[in-house]
Amino acid sequence: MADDQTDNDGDGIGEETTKHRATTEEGGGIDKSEELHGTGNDAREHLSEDSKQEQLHEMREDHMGEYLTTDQGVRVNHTDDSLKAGERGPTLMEDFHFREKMTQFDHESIPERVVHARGTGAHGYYQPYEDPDLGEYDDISELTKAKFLTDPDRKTPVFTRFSTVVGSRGSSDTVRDVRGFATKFYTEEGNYDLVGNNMPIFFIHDAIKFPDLIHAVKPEPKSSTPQAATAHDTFWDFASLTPEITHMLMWVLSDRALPRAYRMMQGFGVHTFRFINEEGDSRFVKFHWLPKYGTHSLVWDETTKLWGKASDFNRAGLYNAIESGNYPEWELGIQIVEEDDADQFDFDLLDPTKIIPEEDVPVRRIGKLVLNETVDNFFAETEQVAFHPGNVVPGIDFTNDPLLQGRLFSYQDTQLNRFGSANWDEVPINRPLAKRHTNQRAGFMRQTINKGRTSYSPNSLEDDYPREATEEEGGYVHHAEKVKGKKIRSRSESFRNHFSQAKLFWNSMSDPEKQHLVEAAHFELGNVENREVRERVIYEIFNNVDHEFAVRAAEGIGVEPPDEPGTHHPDHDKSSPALSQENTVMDTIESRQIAVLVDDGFDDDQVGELRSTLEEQGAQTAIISKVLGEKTGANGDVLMVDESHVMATSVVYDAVFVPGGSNSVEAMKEQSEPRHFIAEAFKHKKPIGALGDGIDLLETVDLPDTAVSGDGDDLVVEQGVVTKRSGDDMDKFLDAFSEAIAEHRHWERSVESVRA
Ligand code: HDE
Repeated sequence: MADDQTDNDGDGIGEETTKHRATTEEGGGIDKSEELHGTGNDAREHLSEDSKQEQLHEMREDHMGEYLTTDQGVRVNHTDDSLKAGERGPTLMEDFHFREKMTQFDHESIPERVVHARGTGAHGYYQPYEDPDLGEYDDISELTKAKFLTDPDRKTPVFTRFSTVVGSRGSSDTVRDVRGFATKFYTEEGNYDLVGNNMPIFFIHDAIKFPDLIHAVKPEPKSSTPQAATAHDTFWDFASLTPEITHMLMWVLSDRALPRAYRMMQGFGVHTFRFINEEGDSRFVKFHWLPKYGTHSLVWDETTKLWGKASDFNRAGLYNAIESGNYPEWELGIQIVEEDDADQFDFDLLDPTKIIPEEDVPVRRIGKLVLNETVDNFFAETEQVAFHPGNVVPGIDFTNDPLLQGRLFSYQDTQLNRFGSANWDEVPINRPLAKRHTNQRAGFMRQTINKGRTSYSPNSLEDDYPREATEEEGGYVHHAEKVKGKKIRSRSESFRNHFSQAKLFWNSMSDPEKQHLVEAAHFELGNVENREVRERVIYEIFNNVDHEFAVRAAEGIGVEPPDEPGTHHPDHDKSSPALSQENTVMDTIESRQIAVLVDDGFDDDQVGELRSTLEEQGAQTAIISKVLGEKTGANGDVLMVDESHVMATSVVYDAVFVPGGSNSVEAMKEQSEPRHFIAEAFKHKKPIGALGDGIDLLETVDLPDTAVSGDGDDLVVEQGVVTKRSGDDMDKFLDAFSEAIAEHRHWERSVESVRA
């Protein structure tokens, strides 16, 4: 037996099989019947889209119609006063209800995640496409044996959590930051976690630098400021001394760091992973999530206003979209690289600061993720969900990316801090749907009651159950990659190119996107007090990306612009159109929020038709007026106001519409809020629509460079402002307005002089 357990060649594979066989044959009295132990996937239960909900259902509790009880189930008859010795006397020790209630309360917070503390999540499913566009592969099972990725008849239940990285649990949603995009697939073969971000690369090469990075970006240790922000000395000090960060800085300064909604953002697995097929062939794979609503961002001025006016903007947005039936959806994309082709790139596939440009290796869409169910209890589900990139199933394996390798340790470890127990995997949201039989059966808060006498392997007393599974039986076997090398603390030369892809990113941006990067640099570095740090960022980092960028950034922060490009400046003009958000617009207005500004006397027909048409296309409209209550149209239609002026703010809407109706428009001209609303929406480059007299309200707002049709009945569409004086042919107006909304922002607008 001892011999059987020795790992002779270091790969840990053959010996395990030998041990299993030896135990089986020599253990005596072993039952080999297939009823007792699964013989592979065929024997596994077939799970459905609803399986996770069914499992969770057993743990759900509904208090409707029930009595209040203690934790022990004793009915409580009075919960508003503690038990006292006399009405004005001291509270008694024997008040078990008080003690229990207070103890629960005292212990109801758990440590927040050290990063990604602020987030929100939802349930849904993943389903592979019937006929994925796989190029040279007809069938995805040629690439991976992971069943949940290959069988189009399977809908695998998932739970996805989105997050910001830096801020604490109560911080604002719309800060400049990377967003987490973590999905737990409850597959028949065990849980698979794809723990990604909304940017395809990372700040550092090696996990050992993660504590340094996070210490630099978190609030400074002496002042504990600023919260949820990179705009301070320690982050930029670290950045200026860490050139590998450069490419990621470009992403973080770009609009990608300000997503309009979680449902409108891409996701990426970041690292290069492996796909393993039935034959054991390995290929490299990068994962992408592609949102069906397009990839859209907020503008900086909006984000800062949202911090105060709607700090739960992204959290509420996900919740509302699902509750209103606009189920967020993403396609799963993969980029495949054959092992033999790994050297064809001018960067190392193991380097997590690099993308594989989509123009070089196309993204193939292999299935879709749909989020269609909000949680019942935020703490039990969203707060307690625990992801781990090391949760893989057969068909998916790791590479030696040093960032990924370190993560494989950190996530398991951090859950011990959050849960105070290794049994966090028993919490309902973390439980796999696949059957689970381990020999670990104790620890704080153990829930499962394991039967039997043995909890070790090998054993002969219980026929060696739970038994190891061979590869054919679905046992996970690590890819037997040949590894050779000296023990060394060092960085591979192939990781040294820090600037080339940062330049690719800059080159790929449209003019407005470039301008946003420059303005972001002005804000970020403007908040850095230390002049040397600011200079180092300009000279050592930005000037080695692009000279023009460095000069424009320097001009806004009181740093002498560099005369010529930096010595490491990459001299190429390559670009990747897929990186620009100008190219991520989708032709849909589904789930967009449209504000309708009215007062008594509004044009009922226009409002009615606009609402029904846009809502049919999946958008949502809200009636905004001076005060809450009812508003009556010119023809007597009565509408309930959704938001009054003190509640409403343009920054939570995607577009604004002003209907005709002279009384309504005249009343709004007297109020400052509607005009501010329009000016602000204009400044944020949002579509604006007006019909008939509604145009007069637009004309009282100083909208530069914009043709607001004063005369004539024709439809005028100018820089996303859609107007039509005459009320006939509404369809024409609605088509144009809808198109302008799908566009999301109208970057061609000049807004320098707009005050809002
Ligand atoms: Fe994480 N990360 N991370 N990270 N990460 C955590 O795990 C860590 C990295 C990501 O919604 C922590 O459970 C290290 C890259 C997401 O619950 C922790 C390194 C990517 C989430 C941790 C990284 C991510 C986390 C904190 C460098 C994108 C939120 C709480 C080697 C591919 C998951 C927790 C959720 C959370 C460690 C870098 C994504 C401490 C050491 C790269 C989406 O374990």
